[in-house]
Amino acid sequence: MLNLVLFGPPGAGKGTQSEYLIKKYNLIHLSTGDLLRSQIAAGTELGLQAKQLMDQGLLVPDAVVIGMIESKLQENQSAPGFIFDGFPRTVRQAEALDVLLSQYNTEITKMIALVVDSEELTRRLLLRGQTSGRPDDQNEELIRRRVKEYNDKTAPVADYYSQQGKFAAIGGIGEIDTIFKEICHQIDGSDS
Ligand code: B4P
Repeated sequence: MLNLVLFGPPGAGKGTQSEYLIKKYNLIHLSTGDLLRSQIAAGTELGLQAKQLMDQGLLVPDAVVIGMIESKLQENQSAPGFIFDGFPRTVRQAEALDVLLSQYNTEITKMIALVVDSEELTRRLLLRGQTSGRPDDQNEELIRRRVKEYNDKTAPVADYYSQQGKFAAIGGIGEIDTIFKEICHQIDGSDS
């Protein structure tokens, strides 16, 4: 079973690369950002609470996202593997994910980190904000807050996987196809 964590700051290309990876490796895509946005669109209580935090560029509570992932794993027990996109975002989430996966006798295979500088992140997110309608992509101040949340709370997750020998970093600037090939190479040694 192949279980990947796609890691990186907001705008690093996690969602973009996930779309390619799920097709090539036949994985189930679990994006906590997408799951939260569907709760918001459905107008659930969870969505309303998450929206207040997301619109400020802040992380939603660990228990909320861990609960969402737990249900998705339960729903997809016969899946050939998963790509976790935007999760885990804290060490507590990473620890919880290990426990959840062990219940299905599996574990994270590899964590791929996309490395992109903050100037490029800001450029990409502001560009996406022109068409995405995402409130968190609308202004530079909010994007700075998201990057700060990442540096404070999410960056330590890299050490967590590094200690397990599962960490690989890849440059996230350049052609999307080229970056995809490098990720595949890290996963299985292939070049396409
Ligand atoms: P996410 O939905 O995960 O948002 P994101 O970090 O911006 O990543 P995304 O995948 O959308 O962007 P991508 O890098 O692909 O999270 C949103 C919010 O939800 C968080 O701020 C938080 O509040 C909450 N949340 C989510 N998960 C949580 C968790 N686990 N715990 C707590 N809170 C959580 O792409 C960005 C742009 O770059 C795109 O427009 C793309 O076209 C472009 N791009 C990609 N690759 C490129 C390349 N190589 N060159 C040029 N442009 C590129």
